[in-house]
Amino acid sequence: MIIRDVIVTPIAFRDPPLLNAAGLHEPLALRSVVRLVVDGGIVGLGEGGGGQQLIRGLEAAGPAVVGKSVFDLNGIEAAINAVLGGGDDALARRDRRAVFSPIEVAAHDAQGKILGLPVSTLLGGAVRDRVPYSAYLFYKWAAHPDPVTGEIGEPDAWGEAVTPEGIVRQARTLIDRYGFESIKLKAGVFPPDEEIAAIRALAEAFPGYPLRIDPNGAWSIETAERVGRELGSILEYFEDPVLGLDGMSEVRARTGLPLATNMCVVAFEHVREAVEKDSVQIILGDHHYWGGLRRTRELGAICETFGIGMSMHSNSHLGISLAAMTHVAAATPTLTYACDTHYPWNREDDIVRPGALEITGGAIAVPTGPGLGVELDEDALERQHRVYLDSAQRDRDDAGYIRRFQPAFDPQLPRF
Ligand code: GKR
Ligand code: MG
Repeated sequence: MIIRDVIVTPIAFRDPPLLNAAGLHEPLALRSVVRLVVDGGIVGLGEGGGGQQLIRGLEAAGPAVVGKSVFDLNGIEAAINAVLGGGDDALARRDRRAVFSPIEVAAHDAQGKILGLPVSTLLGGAVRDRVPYSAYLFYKWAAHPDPVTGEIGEPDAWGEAVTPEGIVRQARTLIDRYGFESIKLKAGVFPPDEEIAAIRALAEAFPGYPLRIDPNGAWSIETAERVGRELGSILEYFEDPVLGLDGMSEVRARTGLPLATNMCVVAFEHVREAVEKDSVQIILGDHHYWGGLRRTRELGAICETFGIGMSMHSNSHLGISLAAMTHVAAATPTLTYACDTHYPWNREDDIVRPGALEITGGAIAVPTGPGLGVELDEDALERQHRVYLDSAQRDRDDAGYIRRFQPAFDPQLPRF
């Protein structure tokens, strides 16, 4: 079963004005779709990040894997690494793994289609038939500002969320719609006391719900210590309160809270130091940069070895990624926390046919059909590719976007 062609399609899709420590989400989010065309007309699907570096990497990787067996994942990875070259440090390796990932996912999808087996079975078998996700809350402007005047007009369907009341309202919408049973707040946007008040308001409105707060390293150690002490036992875990393994280790020592990260442990090469320094108690895996589904499963085994918990990171994404996340989460016993997903924010522009991945009761039933269990909507893919081509956007720039409306915005962290 030989790979005969690799088709890389950059896409763009609508994204609401979500705030984070880096700035503001632009009106379009970028991703890439990979199609591996294998003997017998089988097409495997993969989804990766957007951005020019990744697209260039995927385009370079494609010809290197043509002619390989779709079952030879090690050979495919070696061929990609050889063609990409680059350094040997953790971040260079992470960048190569980000190129390998959507191809590896597409290879798994093709393998599953050939064998008539779901991807979770190829990964060792689903240990859960439903994968829980968390309600991922964002501070949010009412709508994207007019690009010329900067005026914010009529609110979009989500409305504004810049106060504790607005955040509770947003949580209510997401929970009513999807039945989520745990909540994450993207923080690092407003002064910490306002964000503490938002978490308290959520705790009151949704008693017993596990709550997480993630300021993406926007706080100093002192601020993180104070927030940690004030919120303490309300939190399920405290995600990236500060930057770096040393800072995280200090916050852990001062607060005793379980710290989670998708920022300071983003490659296997970081795990050893994190363990030695007791910097993190939960790693948010993400197959998009840990090197695909098998590597994420391997990360689960490493976490188990060191008694580290595992959750899952998300970025703006569509349904191929959601399917891949669901299969790997189902097949990773250590991944016991509800996964993050941005999907509710972006699903209207999905490029897979509806129906296969519904979030109900806060969870997604693991698809049982062959491969990832999702079907590409070719027209939708073409539509979102056209959106990409027609836009000038080629890389994500949250800071540049917010500066158009708030010229004094300084992305330097820590901010508070
Ligand atoms: O989409 O604004 C966002 C998030 O802040 C994202 O970029 C982060 O990578 O969700 C992520 C996180 O958990 O840090
Ligand atoms: Mg995070």
